[in-house]
Amino acid sequence: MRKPIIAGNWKMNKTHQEAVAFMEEVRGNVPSKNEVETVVCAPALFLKDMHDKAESSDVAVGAQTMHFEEGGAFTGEISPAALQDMGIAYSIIGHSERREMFNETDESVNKKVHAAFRHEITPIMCCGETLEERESSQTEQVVRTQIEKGFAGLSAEQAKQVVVAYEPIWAIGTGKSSSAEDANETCQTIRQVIAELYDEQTAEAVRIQYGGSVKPENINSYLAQEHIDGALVGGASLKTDAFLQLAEAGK
Ligand code: G2H
Repeated sequence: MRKPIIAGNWKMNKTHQEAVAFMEEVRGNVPSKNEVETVVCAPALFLKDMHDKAESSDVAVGAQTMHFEEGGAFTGEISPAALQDMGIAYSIIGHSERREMFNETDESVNKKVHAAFRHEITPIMCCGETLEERESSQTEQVVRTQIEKGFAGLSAEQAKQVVVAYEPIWAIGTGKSSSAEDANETCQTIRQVIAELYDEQTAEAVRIQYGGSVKPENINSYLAQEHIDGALVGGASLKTDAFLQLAEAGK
């Protein structure tokens, strides 16, 4: 049985004060982490104070990206060691916005996934196709390549711990969500690719989130699908009441 994981992706939103106030409001109200993992992936600047505010509650804090190197001349970047030192146990890796705007590739995503494991950080590894790729029936091939390259060199034990976020790019922040059935079909393909790379048992253990215009009104239809084990939520994760409803839906 895979434990659902609901993660907010705040992107470049909120101030420090708003971020800490958010944690204060949600920390006592999220469902038990024994039932559902709840994570808020926030701008790096706020992570430490949000983490402190969460204390030992059931909501965790995650980064939205990190570098794969241990340290060095990488102006503006965040090292995995620094995240680990602050107690940050999750990071989104390879979000489509980072692939599109910050030149992330399947190769850098793979290096980051390895770096995450070196620092006890659970990678939330994103994949997904563009509208053009979908319309030319390339969805399966695109996600297959992203998974094969993203998982390269991982042991089966590590593979089981990766959280895959399937986000069709055309459904991100557009209000156009993929139908739950279509999303499930692609998530099934992702699981199949992992089974081919490893084995059935490993594939069955991997949690796959759907992301792209998820909100309290539609999350249940996704979570009802066999191969969808959670959601990565952008816009709708910014308000405490909606975030709590999304977390509750994961139970
Ligand atoms: C997709 C998603 C969160 P939104 O990027 O990763 O954003 O829910 O706003 O479509």
